[in-house]
Amino acid sequence: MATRKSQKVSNVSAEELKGFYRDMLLIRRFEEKAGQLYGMGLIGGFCHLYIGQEAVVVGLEAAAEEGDKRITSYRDHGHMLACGMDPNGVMAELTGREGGYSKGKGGSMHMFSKEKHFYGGHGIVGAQVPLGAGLAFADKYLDNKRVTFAYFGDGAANQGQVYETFNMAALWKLPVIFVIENNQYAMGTSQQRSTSSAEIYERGHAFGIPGEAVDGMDVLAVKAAAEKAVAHCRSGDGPYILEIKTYRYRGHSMSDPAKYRTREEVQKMRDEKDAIEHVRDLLLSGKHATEDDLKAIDKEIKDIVNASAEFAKESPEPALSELWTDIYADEVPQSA
Ligand SMILES: Cc1ncc(C[n+]2csc(CCOP(=O)(O)OP(=O)(O)O)c2C)c(N)n1
Ligand SMILES: [Mg+2]
Repeated sequence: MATRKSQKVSNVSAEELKGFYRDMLLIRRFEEKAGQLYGMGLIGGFCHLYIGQEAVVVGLEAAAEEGDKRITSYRDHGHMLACGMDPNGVMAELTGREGGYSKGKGGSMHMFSKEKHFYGGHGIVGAQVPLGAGLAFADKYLDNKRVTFAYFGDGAANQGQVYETFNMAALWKLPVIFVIENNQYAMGTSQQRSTSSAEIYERGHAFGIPGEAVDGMDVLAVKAAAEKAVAHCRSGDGPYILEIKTYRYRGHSMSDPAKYRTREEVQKMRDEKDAIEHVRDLLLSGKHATEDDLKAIDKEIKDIVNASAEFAKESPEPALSELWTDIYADEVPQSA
């Protein structure tokens, strides 16, 4: 990229860098495909795309170990793919089909994977923050040295429940990383219009929680900050705040007319800061990969994403009897 100087890549191997490229590209192409399927009427309800923010979750996941947990908001497809959930199952849930992670009954905002320790997908802004502290409480209780990543947005950071959670997490030294994905907007409201201080990461100071701001368009910077935060939490020192400064390229959801910002603003971020282009540049300029290597990765990702869309179209609609499964009641009488 012309406008950003290449950084040294000494803290990652060429293979790891290629892995970041691959993982970020998977999220981007998957989200583009989800956008297309939505446009074709194959995805109903809400659909919040993660395009632009890929380096956040890929950088964080690079510091995670088996058994660590993650929980996030409705903008959740990237988190699922980054922790290793199956693209077929995610896409089929988006189209409301039987092969989806919630058997087609949850949709975009309501998917979970016990196997990958992914706890959703939450449509109520900020709700995942206390839930994330609860997950960390369980790990602390079990003394299993696991860490929870609780992701939330700049808008959610203005909610009262976040600060109640900060208080408890600090008091009980819970192993939770509060990852604030500051993409500068909460629906159509910019951070400047809604948030008293530009530095959200400083808000843990009142509770004695360390925090730092991170360039979220640089996956290496995210990984380095994540490693520090994870080491802090795993060693029993309590919670940590990472405010990751990022940007979403698409609207808040598929139905956003995007009148609150200019096309030029978005284009400038794409041209000057794109996280995938940055890694591509590092790989090529550092001679860690050739154009052909990258083309092969592009092809591999395209195939995976196309296959997930096919799977999501071909998987059947859930049977009517599914209405009576996965609900709180043990058994529902036939006459109900
Ligand atoms: C408690 C609650 N209030 C309001 C909403 C409506 N709402 C949905 S998303 C959103 C904005 C949240 O912005 P942010 O936390 O920055 O996350 P982003 O969408 O940028 O990822 C709002 C107000 C909601 N879902 N829940
Ligand atoms: Mg936001």
